[in-house]
Amino acid sequence: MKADMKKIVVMGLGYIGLPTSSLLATKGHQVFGVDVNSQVVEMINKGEIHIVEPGLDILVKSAVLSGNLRAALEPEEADIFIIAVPTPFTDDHVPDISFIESATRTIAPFIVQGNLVILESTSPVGTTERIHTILAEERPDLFNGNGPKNSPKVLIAHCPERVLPGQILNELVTNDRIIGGIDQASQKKTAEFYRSFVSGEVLVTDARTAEMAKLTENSFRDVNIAFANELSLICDRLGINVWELIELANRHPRVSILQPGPGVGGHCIAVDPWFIVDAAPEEARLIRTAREVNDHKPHWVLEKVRARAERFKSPVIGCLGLAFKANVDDLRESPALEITRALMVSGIGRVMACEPNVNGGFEEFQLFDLGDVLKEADILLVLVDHAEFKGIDRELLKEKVVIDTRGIWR
Ligand code: SAJ
Repeated sequence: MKADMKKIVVMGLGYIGLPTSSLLATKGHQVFGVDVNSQVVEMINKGEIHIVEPGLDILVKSAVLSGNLRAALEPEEADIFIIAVPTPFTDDHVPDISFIESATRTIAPFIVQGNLVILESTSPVGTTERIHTILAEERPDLFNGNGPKNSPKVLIAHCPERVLPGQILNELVTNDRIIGGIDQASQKKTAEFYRSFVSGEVLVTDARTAEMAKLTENSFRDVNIAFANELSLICDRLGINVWELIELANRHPRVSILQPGPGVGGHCIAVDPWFIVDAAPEEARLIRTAREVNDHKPHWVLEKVRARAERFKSPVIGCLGLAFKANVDDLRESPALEITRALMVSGIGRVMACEPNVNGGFEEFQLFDLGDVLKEADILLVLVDHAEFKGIDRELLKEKVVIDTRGIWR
């Protein structure tokens, strides 16, 4: 290992941890990836991957072959510890940081003086301070004086991940990064580390501002998608084509409306705004309403199908797409999947689901080829704007009732 190369432990080998680990390993760092799932650990050590992301298979394979990436169930001593575990929420939309707390406790025995602990997981405001407190409890020897705020001998910072699924490998390098240190020394050392492999700008602030910046970015998008979704409901009532409307309104130099859809999915935008609502429930009125507007859209789509199906005795409904967005296999928080499942039990008709990026695996239904769906369906419900659907010959749609929630055939 060259002198400026580090030993890095990455806690969590999912959509963020795995690409980050393999990127760092191919840069020459010695990376030790840790995951609680033994199957994931086994696969990665064989150079295989458990998630779909363009280019990731090749990167992981070369990282493992180089000997610089190893996976295991338990951490080891290292120079840098990166935490990239999930931050879900409970049924009441309260953030659950237990995976972060547990990862912190797991690495605590392996930390030595001068180590850097970086939180990459999207986190509610105050989580980096919580890591600080846990480490002070578990390892008082790493902290001078009595209180956890007293000049720690370990460096702690938040550097929120900002990559877009589907473009992770590119954005890991090119995106600007925000570093929120618990003190100046943590800020400086973390910024130096990211500058060594990021081509975007590295901007420093305090930990709470960095946490809030990440939540703000995703809430901004959620609010703007909610605006588009609300417009789609209004336009439907008024008999206006919302896609044409948005295209025209966006010709104004200061207007840039996003696209309506069947709702907002994924593990980020449909989740993170709730962390702000939880922290400031009285103030976060617009952010909460946007979440509600977006969460309501799948119900509206279901009712639309019900209304359009009335003229059929026993209609066949073709659901095109189950993923949370175009050209990915990710089904987390997917409104398309929610709508399809609701249709299956609605009694409206027979449902044929088609998802070209997934090979079955659903207990309650089977997947159909696009050709069969196009042949048999009376109603075609577009839920995801996958490339496969965009290219469909319009002649095949002529006799069908089409409900296009993504506007691909407008
Ligand atoms: N969507 C619409 N209309 C649009 C844009 C998106 O309905 O105009 C829907 C999508 O179909 C999807 C959902 O919103 O269901 C979210 O998709 P997305 O592509 O907007 O975002 P994600 O969840 O894949 O990734 C986001 C990104 N955040 C921002 O763009 C501000 C990414 O940069 C973050 O790193 C990621 O969340 C994260 O991990 O937090």
